[in-house]
Amino acid sequence: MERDGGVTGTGAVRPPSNPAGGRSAGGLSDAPAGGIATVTAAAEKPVRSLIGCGANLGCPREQLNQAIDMLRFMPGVALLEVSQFMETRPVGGPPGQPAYLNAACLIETSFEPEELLAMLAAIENTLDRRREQRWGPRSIDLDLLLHGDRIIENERLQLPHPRMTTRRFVLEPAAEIASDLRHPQAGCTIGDLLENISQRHLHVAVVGIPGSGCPEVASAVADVTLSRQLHAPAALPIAGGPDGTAAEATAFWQETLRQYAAPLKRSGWPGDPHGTVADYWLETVRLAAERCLAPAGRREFLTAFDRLAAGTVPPHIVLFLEVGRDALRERISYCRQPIRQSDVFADLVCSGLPETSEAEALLALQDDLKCCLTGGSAPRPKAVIRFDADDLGRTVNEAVAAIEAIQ
Ligand code: A4P
Ligand code: MG
Repeated sequence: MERDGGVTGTGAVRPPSNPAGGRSAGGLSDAPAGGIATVTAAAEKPVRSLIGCGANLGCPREQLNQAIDMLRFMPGVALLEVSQFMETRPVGGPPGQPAYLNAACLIETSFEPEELLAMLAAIENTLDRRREQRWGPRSIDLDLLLHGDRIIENERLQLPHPRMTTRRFVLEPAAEIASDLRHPQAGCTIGDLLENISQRHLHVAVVGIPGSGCPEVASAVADVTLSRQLHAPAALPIAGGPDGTAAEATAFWQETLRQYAAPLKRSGWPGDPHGTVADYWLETVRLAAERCLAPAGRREFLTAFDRLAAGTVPPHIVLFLEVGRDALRERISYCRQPIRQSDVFADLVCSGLPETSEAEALLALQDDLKCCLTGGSAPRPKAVIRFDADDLGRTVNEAVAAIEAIQ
């Protein structure tokens, strides 16, 4: 990534009309196309918000400066810091796009995040932003990366920004001005996130239930990044494993765990710069076993798990593939056909359960995984990106873009 002069850190700049830094204003009408929305109602305590800026059409430097000036003089917004501008290679989208100029701004505001998003869209519209193609070239793009510790997930707004944790073009400028700002889901700072993707040998895990497409996506990501590939050493049993006593079930799950942990051992882990892409995560084995074992066996298994897991290398980045019920059922039916045309979804081995029960057992495991990766309090990998895995072609493209964004 090339750095260039651009705007240097501006220090605390506050709009003259709003010396209190965000107390004067509140709500906002819907952003009109081509103009800044109007401020209307009262609002809450000011919070710090991080905004990612990018442009690769027209005069990117001029558009970034104009967008930053609009933020600087926006009533109800105090512009605290602006990063340098950095020239970056386009990630994702159509081939042949011009290079981007990226930057980050730290502001303080009392606006609700939805209001702020509408203000950012209004600034984009003023600067002639066209939305013809996802990830297509643009005169300006303003993304709301963080808004205090708010976590929001709806159709219009996702907070923190869902793709920021692997994007160097976001994290480098952001770390320059707000290295200590915390990411509420990752449980670490922006500086930590940048360090996380800057490891010499990155460990990426593509995680999901059997049938979500992990082997296919992992293989595509490994090919593009020339990484070493690690495959799950055995099919993940989802119906409890072979019949037998409780003790046999515990022994079976411990053996499965041992097989899964062996390739991830710290001793012998490579240090070359190409990285490792695994199509599984050790925690998936723990969650599956916990669903299948009785309490005594579960305790014994968890003791073995803690011991073995401590000697393994956890992933720096998790690409979590989430599949919908209908797509999963279709894949299960496909895998049960006597003659298959390809070995795609080969990790879906027949459990002996009826199709519907197998789908429900897998979806229950997927819920556990989701809880572990996106909520909850357990330590989780710093960078987790979720993908809708119903359309495998799209998932592959997006997963590859997420990993390419690290460079
Ligand atoms: N949206 C949801 N959450 C947010 C949020 N936290 N911040 C919605 C901003 N917008 C959010 O955005 C599409 C929709 O996302 C909006 O309707 C909004 O309600 P958009 O700006 O209209 O379109 P987009 O930017 O093409 O889509 P997207 O998915 O936001 O793309 P990204 O993730 O912003 O990536 N390569 C380099 N080197 N530098 C870049 O800056 N940017 C992108 C765009 C791709 N490659 C890049 C760069
Ligand atoms: Mg955007």
